[in-house]
Amino acid sequence: MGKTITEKILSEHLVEGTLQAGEPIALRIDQTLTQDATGTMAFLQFEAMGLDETKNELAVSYVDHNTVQVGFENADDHEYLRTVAARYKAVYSRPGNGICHQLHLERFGIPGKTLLGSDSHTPTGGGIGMIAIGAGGIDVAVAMGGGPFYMTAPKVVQIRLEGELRPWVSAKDVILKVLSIFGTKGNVGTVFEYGGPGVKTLDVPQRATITNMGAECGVTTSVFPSDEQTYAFMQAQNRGGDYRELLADEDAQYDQVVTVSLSELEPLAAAPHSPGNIVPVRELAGMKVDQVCIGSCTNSSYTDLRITAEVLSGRTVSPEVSLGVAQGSRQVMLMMAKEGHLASMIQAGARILESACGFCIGNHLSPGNNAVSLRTSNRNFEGRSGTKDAQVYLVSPETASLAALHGKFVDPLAQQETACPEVSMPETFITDDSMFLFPSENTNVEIKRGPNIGDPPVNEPLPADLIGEAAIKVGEKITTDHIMPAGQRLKYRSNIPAYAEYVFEHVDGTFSARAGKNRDAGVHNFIIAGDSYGQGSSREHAALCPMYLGVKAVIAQSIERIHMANLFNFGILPLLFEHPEDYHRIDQGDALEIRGVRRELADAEGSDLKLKLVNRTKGSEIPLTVPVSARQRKLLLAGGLLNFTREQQG
Ligand code: MIC
Ligand code: SF4
Repeated sequence: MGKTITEKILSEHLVEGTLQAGEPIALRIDQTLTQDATGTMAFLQFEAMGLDETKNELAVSYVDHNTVQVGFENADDHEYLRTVAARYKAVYSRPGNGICHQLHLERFGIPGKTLLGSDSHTPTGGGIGMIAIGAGGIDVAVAMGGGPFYMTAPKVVQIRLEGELRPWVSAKDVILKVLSIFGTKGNVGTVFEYGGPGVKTLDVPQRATITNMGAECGVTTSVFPSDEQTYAFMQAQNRGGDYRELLADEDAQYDQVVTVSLSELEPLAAAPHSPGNIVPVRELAGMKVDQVCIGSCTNSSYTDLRITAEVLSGRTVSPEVSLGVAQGSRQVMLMMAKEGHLASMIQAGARILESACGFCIGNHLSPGNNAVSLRTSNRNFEGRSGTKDAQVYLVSPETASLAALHGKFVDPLAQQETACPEVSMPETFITDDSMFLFPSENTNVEIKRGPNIGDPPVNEPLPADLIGEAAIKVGEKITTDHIMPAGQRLKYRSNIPAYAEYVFEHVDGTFSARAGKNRDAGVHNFIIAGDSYGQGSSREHAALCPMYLGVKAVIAQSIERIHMANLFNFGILPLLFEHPEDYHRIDQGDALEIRGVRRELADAEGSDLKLKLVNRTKGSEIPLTVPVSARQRKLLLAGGLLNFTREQQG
């Protein structure tokens, strides 16, 4: 039987298990990436595990998230990352070089390789035919040390593209269409593999926009074939020698096939406050717009920015709109500058931002109260922009730049005033790697640790019984931004006691103090949640900081993949209601118990753990379950991956 691209790459990298959907497997990881917001903790954990140097083919440490630098903390983090990379032989990408995913695609991604990144948008690499997966920092630390990555073998869904995009319709609209079909929950354990005749009409930057935002569906990753388009991109990046063709076999079997007709697509938008809330732009036409932000790892390629510059050229941004533009990398910015397109944007009144995450993570350009903000980024969760009541719409650069000129949503297809720019990928990109610091043989480097950088906290082994309270009850689709806010709190990523003060900050500002008090009194904290808990980012701080506050279990209707793995990694039991409606039988503050939990775990066999929760307040019993591998049971018993690794090292 023929193989899918996913099966080909996974089977070449399989080191444990069988490739059958739902089975636990372990993969060899060729390349890793970290970024500063998750990377400090990843490297601190790398050090705490006693690893002596990076052993995978390539480890790159990017600095792109915290570049605004209010206070000394971020600059100290950068110094730590620069010196620790030199010490352990990782490549260091200096601040100003660009956004990790854009840069990795440009300079390092290789078809057929595996990439593990401590960022949920690592699947951007699927645009160049990699199996690129987002994970928590500690999993990436293990992979940097040459260890395998443990995951569940995915099912593979083919998204069959037919036809060709019309002018004004872009790759962003393709992925927004995919989001309208699959939604943001219920896709755990799936890979989206793109195929069909429409694939060859999309270049690598367009493909990368699509695989990047597949993360919003909650899939393990997304992947495109590696074909002539891939070769053209790699050649243009002066890396043609790394090209390898990688196509699905004609008789490859998919678990499901969904067809998307590119020719029938129209400009779309994700309306507040979810990337899955898709509406056609024509239905929004006329709505007043206050802010437009173009950039982020989703849409900041040379082509995206050229289109923006062409639309803006010779005109002025509406007086009622503030337009921010962040180019994805130094390469993009340099080319835009040399070719004069940067000048067109400046002339039009765009605010030129650093090549970094900035506005996307609420670190810059927070919109005004109640403002309508159009962004080309990938997430519009409530409050993520830094303004709780801002109305953030996710759109293509085409739709965004027209709105910036007109001060309102304009349906690009319904207007004649501006012609659609004809821009294609350049045949040669300017390549200059001088902002990467490559490791040398001299690793005798002093690692610089500022006062905001602490050791990673260590958990206790799992207690015999869990006896405590429902410290918080939250609803459905709780994102990692709800659990661990970013924006102005980002500077505490290397300082867990300080960061832990902000757990659930915008959901319930009293949680952290309450949970800390329970912990100190020996009362175990439980988090109760609805469907799709832990959507969004890979930030392991959403498990690490609750762990620090004495959270022992999350009981939810469902939990998203990366967050579930992070909970295991930090020794927090991720439990599911066997009957989802039992969610309603627990209230915040109820006294809860799981007696004999340690013994149950130690004795369990097979892959489904069943536990009994007693709600003392209500006098009821609630059955819980969780799919758990033998390795995950050991992680929980040890109190997390760090303890487990240390135990193994004896
Ligand atoms: C995000 O887009 O939410 C982030 C910030 O890039 C996160 C990583 C982080 O929290 O540092 C992600 O997507 O994993
Ligand atoms: Fe950065 Fe935003 Fe991309 Fe996350 S989604 S890596 S914050 S640009």
